[in-house]
Amino acid sequence: MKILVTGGAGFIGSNFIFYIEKKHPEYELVCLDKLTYAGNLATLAPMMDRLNFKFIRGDIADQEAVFDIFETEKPDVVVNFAAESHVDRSIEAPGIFLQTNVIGTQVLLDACRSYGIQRYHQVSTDEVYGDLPLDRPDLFFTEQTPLHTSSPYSASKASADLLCNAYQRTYGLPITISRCSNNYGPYQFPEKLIPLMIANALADKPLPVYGEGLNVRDWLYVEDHCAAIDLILESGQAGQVYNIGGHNEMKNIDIVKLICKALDKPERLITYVTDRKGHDMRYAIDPTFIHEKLGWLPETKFEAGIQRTIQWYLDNQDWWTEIVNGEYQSYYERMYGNR
Ligand code: NAD
Ligand code: TDX
Repeated sequence: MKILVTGGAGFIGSNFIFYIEKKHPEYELVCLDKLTYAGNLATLAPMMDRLNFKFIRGDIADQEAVFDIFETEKPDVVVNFAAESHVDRSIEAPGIFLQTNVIGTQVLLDACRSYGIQRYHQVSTDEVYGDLPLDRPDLFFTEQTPLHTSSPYSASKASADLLCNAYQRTYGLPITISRCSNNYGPYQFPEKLIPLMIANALADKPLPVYGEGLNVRDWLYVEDHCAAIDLILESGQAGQVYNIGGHNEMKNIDIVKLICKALDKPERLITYVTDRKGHDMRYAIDPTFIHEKLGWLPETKFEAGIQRTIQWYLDNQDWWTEIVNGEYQSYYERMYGNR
C-alpha cells in the first residue's frame, strides 16, 4: 500500500509517518509538504534514506504539482494533515487558512477523483463543533453535534469537512474524516500552548496565559491520534466521521502550573495577558463511536505523556531553539509584544 501523507513535516504528520513506518514497514510513504514555518525537514531526517519513503516539497493548493504527483506516484490512500493550524495566526491573517485548508483540500479531492483512490482521509479537529459551556460538564461533542465554528481556522477546517462530504455524496469518493481533540507530544511547534510554556519556562521568560486561564482543552497524546487514524484506514467505513479524544479535560492554568512544577520553575513566571478574540471555552470529545466500532482506546495516560513530552523538549533543545530563533521571533513580538 502506498500512502500520500500531506503535511508530514509538521507535528502530527511526522509522528504519523514514524508510527506507520514502525507498525507497517511494508507500506510505501510519500510525504508532500510545503515546508511553511511549521514544517521542518530535520524532523524527517531519520526517514530520508529509507527505500520506502519519499519526500516532495510542494503546495497542496498547487493543482499542477498535485496532479503530477498523483500521475507519477499513484497513491492508494491519501491522509491530509497539511494545514495552517494555529488559531492565533488565523485571527491575524485568515487568507492563507482558506487557501491551504479549503482550496488545498479541494485540489487533493479533485486529484483523487481524477486518478482514483482507495481512501481519502481528512484530518479534522474538534474545533469545528465550536465550544461547550464550562457549567455543563455533562455535554460532549459527538459525531452528530452541529458544526458551529468560532475562528477563521475552525471555519476553514469545517469548510474542508463539508467539501469532503460533498465529494463523497456527489462523486462517490471513499472519504473518512476524523475530528480529534488537542494533541501534545514530540515535534509540536513551540507556538502551541504546551511547547510554548516549556520553552519559555526553560528560558525564565513570562508564561502568557490568555484571560483567566480557565478555558478547558481535552488533551490526547499524539501517538494515540496516529493509532486511531491507522485504524480508520484499516477498518473505518467510507462516508463516516470519527471523533477522537480520551476524556482528558484540563484547564489551561493547571497545565501551565504542572509544567512549572515539572521544570522546577516558579509560578510567578505566569503572566495573565489579554484573552484570545472569540476564545472557545471548552472542548470535550465523546469517543464512544470509535471505541465501539473500531475498538480504539487511548493508551497513554496524561501524567506519563506530559512527562515524556517535557523530557523530549529537554533532550531535543537543538530542534526547537533553531525554530524559536527564526521567523517565530517576529511572530512572537507581534503576538505577545503589547498584550
Ligand atoms: P502543524 O502546523 O504542526 O503542521 C502542518 C504541516 O503542514 C507543516 O509541515 C506545514 O509545512 C504543512 N503545510 C502547511 N501548508 C501547506 C500546504 N499548502 N501544502 C503542503 N503542506 C503544507 O500542524 P499539526 O498540529 O501537525 O496539525 C496537523 C493536522 O491536524 C491539521 O490539519 C490540523 O488541523 C489537525 N489537528 C491538529 C490538532 C492539534 O492539536 N495540533 C488537533 C486536531 C486536529
Ligand atoms: O500563549 C498561549 N497562551 C494561552 O493561554 C497560547 C499559545 C495558548 N493559550 C491557550 C489558548 C487555548 O485555550 O491555551 C489553549 C490551547 O491553545 P493552542 O495550543 O493554541 O491550541 P488550540 O487553540 O486549542 O488549538 C489546537 O487544538 C485543536 C490546535 O492548535 C489546532 O490545530 C487543533 O485543531
